[in-house]
Amino acid sequence: MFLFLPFLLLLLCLVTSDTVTNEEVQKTCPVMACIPPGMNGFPGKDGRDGAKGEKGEPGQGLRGLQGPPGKLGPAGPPGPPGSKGAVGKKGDPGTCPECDTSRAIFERAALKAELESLKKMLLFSVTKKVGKKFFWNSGETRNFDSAKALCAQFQASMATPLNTEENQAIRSLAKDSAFLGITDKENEGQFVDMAGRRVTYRNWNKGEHNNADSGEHCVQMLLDGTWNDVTCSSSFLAVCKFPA
Ligand SMILES: [Ca+2]
Ligand SMILES: [Ca+2]
Repeated sequence: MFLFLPFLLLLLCLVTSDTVTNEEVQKTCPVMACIPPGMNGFPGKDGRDGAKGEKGEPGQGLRGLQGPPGKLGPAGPPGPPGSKGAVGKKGDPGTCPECDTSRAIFERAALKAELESLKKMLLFSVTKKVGKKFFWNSGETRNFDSAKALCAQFQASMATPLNTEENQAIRSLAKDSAFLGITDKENEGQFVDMAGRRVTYRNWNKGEHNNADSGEHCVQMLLDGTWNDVTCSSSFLAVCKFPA
């Protein structure tokens, strides 16, 4: 475009040179005043791309559609037990021809009476009752430790007379010499019962207790009911005491 304008002015001067000389032209008319303004040229080529701009703010897109439901998760722990329900109504009595309760009750009562009768017979025949105690004679001889174990086997203890009445009951029950539940094993001359309590009732035979040969730590009831200290390895009847 810029080249086109001088070319146009040169062409105009050449056209007018046929009638006017160059000097005349210079005297009468300045070049620019005589030349009419040229026309706008064609648009130029596009320029180069500019520098890359800064990153814009993130846009806000539209909310997507709700996806399908996920897979079923694992079972949770069992919950706490529920509260106790209300008590239901009492049911109707059932029928059971084989279950004649009245007959069973009658038979049980008869057996119980028979058992009580046998128990009394047995107690009167082999035991002596004094107050709230029963004394029982095993009928066979054994040493002290064996007699003690026999009584313990029946949840009983070896008989220890606490007064004249109990001493006489044991004497009448045992037809021979019997061990009493008395010993001075722990402290010589200090006689105690099977619970370790010092005995207060005593019925020693004359000259006893003598701890003969320094080895008599158990007590024998003689046939007359008096006591004698003897060796624990001796063998006499065992008499046990039961609560009535
Ligand atoms: Ca002794
Ligand atoms: Ca003695």
